[in-house]
Amino acid sequence: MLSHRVYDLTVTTQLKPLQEWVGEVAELTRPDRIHWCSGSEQEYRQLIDQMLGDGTLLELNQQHYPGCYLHRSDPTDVARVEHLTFVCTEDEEDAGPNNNWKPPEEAKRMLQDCFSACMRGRTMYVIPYCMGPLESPYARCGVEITDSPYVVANMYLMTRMGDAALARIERDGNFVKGLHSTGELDPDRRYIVHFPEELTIMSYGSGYGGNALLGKKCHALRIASYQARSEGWLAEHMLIVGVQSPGGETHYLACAFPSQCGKTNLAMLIPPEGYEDWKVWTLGDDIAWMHLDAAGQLRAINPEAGYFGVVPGTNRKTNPNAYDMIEADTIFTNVAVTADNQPWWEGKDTGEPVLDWVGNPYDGANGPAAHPNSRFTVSAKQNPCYSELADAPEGVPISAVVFGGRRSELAPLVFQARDWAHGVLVGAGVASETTAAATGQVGVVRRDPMAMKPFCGYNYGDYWAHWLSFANRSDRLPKVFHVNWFRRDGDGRFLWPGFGENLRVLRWIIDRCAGRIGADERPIGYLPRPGDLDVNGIDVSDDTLNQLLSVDSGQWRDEVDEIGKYLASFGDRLPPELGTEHDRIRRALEA
Ligand code: GTP
Ligand code: SPV
Ligand code: MN
Repeated sequence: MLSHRVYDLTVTTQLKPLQEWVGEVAELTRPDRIHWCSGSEQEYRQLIDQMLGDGTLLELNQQHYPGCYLHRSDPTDVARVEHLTFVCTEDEEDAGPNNNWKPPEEAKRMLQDCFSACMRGRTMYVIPYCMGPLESPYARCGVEITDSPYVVANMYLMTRMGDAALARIERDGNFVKGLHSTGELDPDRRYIVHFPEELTIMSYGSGYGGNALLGKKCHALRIASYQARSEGWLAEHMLIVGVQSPGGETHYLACAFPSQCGKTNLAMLIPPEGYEDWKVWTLGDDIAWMHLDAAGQLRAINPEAGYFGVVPGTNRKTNPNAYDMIEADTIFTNVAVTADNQPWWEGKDTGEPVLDWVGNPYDGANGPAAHPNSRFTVSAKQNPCYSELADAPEGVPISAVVFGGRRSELAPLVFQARDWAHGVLVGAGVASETTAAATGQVGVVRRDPMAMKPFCGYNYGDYWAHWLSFANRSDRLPKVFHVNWFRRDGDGRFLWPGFGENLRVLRWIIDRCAGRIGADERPIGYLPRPGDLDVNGIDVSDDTLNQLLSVDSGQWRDEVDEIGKYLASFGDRLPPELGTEHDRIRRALEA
């Protein structure tokens, strides 16, 4: 028999619905203790010490990496699990063919069973958090209940959490409920479940990233996209970056690329040689919430306050900002270590690994030393290019929306959509090679509309209709573009140098937004004319540039047919306007 523990919650919050929910969860999960997170630095320190004590964290070389720790996750728990992620609406059609679905009651019964007494012997942490600047009308709050101190530490670095968030929740009177337990870490008892109609998330059996840090993908994308549709805004898998040209004018871009396709790198870009008088400011690296203001200008806030970034590939050449940023006060997950206990990963150009990400001696024979989805967690305050406007309650005005994917063939370096409706089709047509950010096969091209395939909390058909509807509400919407940094030559080498040099493409985008430069009008959209893209000083020949900007009509006809079939799979939920737009492009390609 369970001894009956009485949890006193009255001292913690005056907000009845929160008190009651925490009480219910405690009754269900039976923790030994309940800890309400204050969000203080002292609390963070205590958690770190506790995790160092029980081996959840390992101290890294404190001389070179002060305040840095390594977490080795369970080897079966290293990425998001899309096949175990569910959106449970009353009507299956509302979740759409883009989501896994279960009847809400059935999902709850299953989860009740998982969560029953699962926190016995453990501490239950209550994390009030605010997604977005605390004073922003666009910010939304949530409360995550978890039994993982690693989750608390990550939420501390990545969100505005603790007392200040609780004060806002008490003011607002509402919050998204997120219940999380690492459970037994059994891959067969792992479920990431969303009930958008109840603003509730239940996540069991994983301690990793987007599965467990519920403010991020679960709340700020799946639940928020659902709310955004009924409230008239957008919650997107987008970085937000400010590009300041030598004249001093700054344009803000919101860019949607699938997981591990370059958002953090573009958001933190360092201007290359020849662009010393340009400045790039980071607003966000993963998620954007965008609203139309009274004048019809689309404005974006970043709901997050820190980064959960891909480690491999980060070095002084590719991303010096990130490289320096993660030399202090950073939690590393699943990287390798050197003999003197410094973190090591593929693409790091100094040191060599002696232990792999699991902690085994590294001999180079069994795959990479760092896990391909190893991550750093760090506060955005450590980014030297963090924009002063990141805390602005009203957000920043967006000049351009940019879609992109990882395509070794087909998609040119950059093109512009003709108008908003065409832009929505371009977004809906995004496809990309899969990466290690989710479990499953890597390198397979799949459709990933607006980079939201794993994150759209409702039927994609309704989502595209929602996107299209913005044209009825504003005549000054951002221009829409598509980029591809990942096109390869016959030997598999990238044709475009990427990283800092991507600024050259952003420059063209900004010139198009400002109406300063012409373009070549093609069936798929507007492309730079020869000479429009600045390739001075980089090793990109005329021939390579031609390849990068080439559009193969035959291949594109096939692609457009594929997109047509994909869109048709949404049946009568597909907005007719998107079908019309699609027909127009197909006819233009045939002409
Ligand atoms: P998530 O956090 O999973 O959403 O990823 P992300 O979109 O922020 O991707 P990130 O910037 O972390 O980049 C993923 C990988 O792509 C890293 O290994 C980068 O080094 C690499 N990468 C980023 N930008 C470029 C580029 O312009 N060219 C090439 N070739 N690789 C790039
Ligand atoms: C992604 O997969 O897009 C990420 C990492 O940004 S996670 O937080 O795991 O979703
Ligand atoms: Mn992401």
